[in-house]
Amino acid sequence: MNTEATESVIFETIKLITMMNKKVEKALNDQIRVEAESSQAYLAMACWAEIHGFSGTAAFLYRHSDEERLHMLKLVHFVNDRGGQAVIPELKQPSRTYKSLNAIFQALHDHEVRVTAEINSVVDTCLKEKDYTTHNFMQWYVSEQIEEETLARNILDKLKLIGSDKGGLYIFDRDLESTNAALEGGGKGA
Ligand code: OFO
Repeated sequence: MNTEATESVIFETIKLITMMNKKVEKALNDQIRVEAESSQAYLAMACWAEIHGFSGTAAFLYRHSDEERLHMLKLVHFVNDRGGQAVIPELKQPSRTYKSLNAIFQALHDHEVRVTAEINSVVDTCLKEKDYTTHNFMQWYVSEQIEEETLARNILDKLKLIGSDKGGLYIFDRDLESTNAALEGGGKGA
């Protein structure tokens, strides 16, 4: 065997050894879709808030949408670096209309609860497939979801207290602007 052929055999062997488990790869690609859907959904919510005069809420949601895209990219790089192939999904158009701020944050909260269930299912696949490296990588998402669900629940609680009081909603929107600036400053996701 010449040097070139030997190198190619070594390369193929290394590739085979480092190849990602197919079930784990599928679970991660499914999660890439979920993160992309989150980013799109929050972007659509941000647009609604912006055109309805809730600039603080819009800023919060635009930032949240960007965060979700970063969550997606983190998975994309992980899959590609670990010998798999990230699949960039086609997405459905998210809703354009919402009844109120309350409806937006209820939808956001429910969405995050669903995302947590999806993440738990990826973690479950990692354990079943004994892929402890990916299991370890996924712990970042597990912690992130705890924070995101808590934040969404706190915001919803405030909105429930405010009800349809216009002055209350104005202050809520202004407060969310400050929350957003603090999150941006701390580099932390919503
Ligand atoms: Fe990706 O953190 Fe929420 O969905």
